[in-house]
Amino acid sequence: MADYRLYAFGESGNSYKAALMLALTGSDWERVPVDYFNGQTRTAGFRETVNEMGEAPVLLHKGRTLTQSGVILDYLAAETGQFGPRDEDERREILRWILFDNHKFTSYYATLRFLVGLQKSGESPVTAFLRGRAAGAFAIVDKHLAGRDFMVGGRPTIADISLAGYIFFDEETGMALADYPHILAWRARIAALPGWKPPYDLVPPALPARH
Ligand SMILES: N[C@@H](CCC(=O)N[C@@H](CS)C(=O)NCC(=O)O)C(=O)O
Repeated sequence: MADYRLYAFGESGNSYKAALMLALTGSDWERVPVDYFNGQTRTAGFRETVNEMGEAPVLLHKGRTLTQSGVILDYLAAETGQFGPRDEDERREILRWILFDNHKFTSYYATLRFLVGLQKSGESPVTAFLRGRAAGAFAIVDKHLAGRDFMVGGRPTIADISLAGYIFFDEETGMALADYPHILAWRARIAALPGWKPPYDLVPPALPARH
C-alpha cells in the first residue's frame, strides 16, 4: 500500500490541490475513488467513516484522517519539508491566501464551473452573480502577482498550489484567463515545476464525457 491514500475524483479541483502537492513533492500515493456524481459524499456511510463534512479530498496517512485541502497542504508541507513557510511571517501570509482562496477565489469560481461547465445549467442570475464574484477574486490575485513570480516569498508554496487548483481545468465558465495576464503567466510557471501534471492525468475524471 502507498504511504498516502487520497480520496479524490477527477473533476474536483480541491482534490487536484492535494494530488498536485503529492505529485510535486514526489510522494508515494494512491487514489481512493469517490463516486461524487452518484452521491457517495452525501451518504451516511461516507460521512460516518470518511469525512463528516461530506467532501473530497480526504488524505489518509499514518493513521490520521485529514480533510480540507488547506489542512492537507499544510500537513504535506510539514511532512515533506517542501512548499511550506520559512518563518512565522510567511506561515501567516500563506494562511491568509489559503483562506482567501477557500472563501472567494476557489469558492465562487468552482461553483460557477460546476453549474456552467459540468451541469450545463445555462445562464441565470445565480451564474451571473458567481461570475461577478469570481472575477473580483481573480482581479485581486492578478494584481498581487504583478511583479511577483509566486504568491508568497518569491518561490512556489502551498498558497500557489491551493489557488491554482481550478485554473488548469478547461471546462467552459464564461471567464477567460486571458483577461488576467499575471495569473496566466503564473499558471505557466506552476506548470513548469518538476513533477507537475494536469488535473485529469493525476486523478481520472468520473464523468463519462471525459473518458
Ligand atoms: N474547502 C474544502 C472544499 C471541499 C469541497 O467542496 N469538495 C467538493 C468537491 S470539489 C465536494 O466533495 N463536495 C461534496 C458535496 O458538496 O456534496 C476543501 O478545500 O477541501
